[in-house]
This record gives sequence, structure tokens and C-alpha cells, in this order.
Amino acid sequence: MDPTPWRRGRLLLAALATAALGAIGLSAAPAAAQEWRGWNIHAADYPNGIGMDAFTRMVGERTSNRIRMRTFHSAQLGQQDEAIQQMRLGTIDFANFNLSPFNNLAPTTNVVTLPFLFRDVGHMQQAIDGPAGEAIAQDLERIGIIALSWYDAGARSLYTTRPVRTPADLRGMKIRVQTSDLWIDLMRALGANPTPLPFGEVFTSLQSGVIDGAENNWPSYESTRHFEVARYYSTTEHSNVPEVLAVSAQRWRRLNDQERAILRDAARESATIQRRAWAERERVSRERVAAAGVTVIEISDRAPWSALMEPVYAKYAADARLAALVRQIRELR
Ligand code: BDP
Repeated sequence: MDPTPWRRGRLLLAALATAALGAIGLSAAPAAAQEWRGWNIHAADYPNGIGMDAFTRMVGERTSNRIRMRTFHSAQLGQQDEAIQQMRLGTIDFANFNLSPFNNLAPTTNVVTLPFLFRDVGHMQQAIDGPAGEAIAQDLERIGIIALSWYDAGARSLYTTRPVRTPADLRGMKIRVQTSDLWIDLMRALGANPTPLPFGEVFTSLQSGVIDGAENNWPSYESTRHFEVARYYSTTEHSNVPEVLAVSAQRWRRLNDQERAILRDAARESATIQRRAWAERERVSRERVAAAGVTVIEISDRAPWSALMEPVYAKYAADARLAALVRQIRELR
């Protein structure tokens, strides 16, 4: 049966309203609230957890809870490599990752992982908030991951069950690395025996003697309690690889422009919060491990270490695009 004239009028009005709202990027029917699941490898009180919780709070407020995000801290949703796969499939919606586990998937992430590339944290931030970040975001988008902002991860140094002062001391030692070819070659170039393992397996592997050491920044060394089993921390500061706060492209595709802007702004603001918390936590973690009696071996001369890194640059920064990015980063002042 034909709609009555008044019903026809109502239908027309509804259609017009839908079209008008559609034009400004909103849908007529109140959109059903979306529930997003977030992955975090660290505990909630780690600077990255603090950043992520600030991000999800801001997104909730600014979308009137249309996008409700919940972060599962402490790797509750699995280890890092699985989490990356899940982000690509869209079964995890957002996450914070270190960039090293992307080394084999997104070539430009190798550049910011390169040993002894950055002069200091300020230099790293300039690169990742600038040309390096732009290039990496493009690479990540190709594998289904949308980078929204960049988190700090300090400098990574070696920690071991026996004292290490020179590369010669490392010879033959089994050192855990993240799953990345660059890291395997880097550790080999230092004379060690690289052992790729998930983060969550490092403590027991140190305890059982499967490995003799690992490498990480102060906050990770402390928060994981690795310092209880690997009692020597040598300040090699060999890599300043940063981290990304990212969203699955599966989700991103279904957001309107206004929602995307809200997420981008909240992510950037969360990075400011994370970086502040990071600087503070670095100091606190260092104090905590010193109080626990760890031997800190200060490496003041890094030249013998960086001299061994030539093959790593030759292999991972040889390609013209990557070499240009390295040059661009070095020229940042
Ligand atoms: C920490 C990073 C984390 C990595 C971990 C590792 O924040 O994302 O998974 O190192 O070494 O510093 O696996």
C-alpha cells in the first residue's frame, strides 16, 4: 500500500535530515556506541599506560562516549608480535608499540632503530615528530596500521648477569633481542649471540640461564624486575628507538573526519603526557635499581661500540630512500 500523504511527508523530512547530517559527516540515527579494545604490553602505571589511559579518556569525553575505549594493560591480549597481527586483522583496535617489532614489516622503522643515530632525546623527538615520523606513518599505513602519535622510550642499554665494560666482554654471551633482523645483526656485530624472545619471557630466561642478558631502557629494566636477575647495567645507550600510538586501519576506515580529528588530537596530547611521565619514571627507575644494589657500569666512551655498527648501517640504511632519511635526521639541529 502507498504511504499516506502525511507519512510521505515524514519520510521526505527524514530523508532530507539524513542527507543534511550526512553532508556534515554525522549520521541521522544516533550512532551505536563503539567498544574499542586496546593493547598495552606494560602495566597501567607505566608512562605508556598513563598516556593510553589519558587518550581513551579524552576520546570518550570528546565523542560523548560514542567511542568507548578500554586498554588491556600488562599484555593481557597477548605478546607483541601477535598483537601486531591482531591490529592488522582488526581484532585489536588500538595499541602502543615499540617500533622495533615493525622492522621486518615497515622498512623506515629500521632507520629510527639504528644504533647511535640520535645525539639525544631532543634529537630523536625532532626526527619522529618530523620527517622520520611522516615516512614511518606511510609505511605503517601500508600494513594496516594508522600511526597517531609518538611516545618516548629513552635510550636502551645492555644488562647482563656478568659485568660488561667493552664489546670484548660480550663475546659469546646470549643476549635477548626483540624479533627484528636489525637487532639480530646489531647484537652479532657487537660479538654477542642474539636470542630473539618475547618481552614476557625475558625474566624466566634470565633466571634459568637460557640467556645471559638483554637490553632495554631504565623503566623497562626496573618495571619487569629484570634487575633482580641481571645485576649489571652498562650504559651503552645504543638505540633510542621510539614508540607509536596507533589504531587499526580496519577501524580507522569507518570513522568520519570529525572523529579522526578527535583521535589525532587526543593522541598528540597523550604523547605530551606520556613524555612528561617518561622523564620522571626514568629518574625513579634508575634510583630504584641503584637502591636494589645493581652495579651500574658507566660507558663514557661509546666509540669502540659504535665503530662496530658499520655493517648494520651498510645493510639497513643502504637503500636510497633510507639513506636519505638517515642524512635528513643527521642534519636536524
Ligand atoms: C620496551 C618497550 C616495549 C617492548 C620491550 C621489549 O616499551 O614495547 O616490547 O621494550 O624489549 O622498552 O620487548
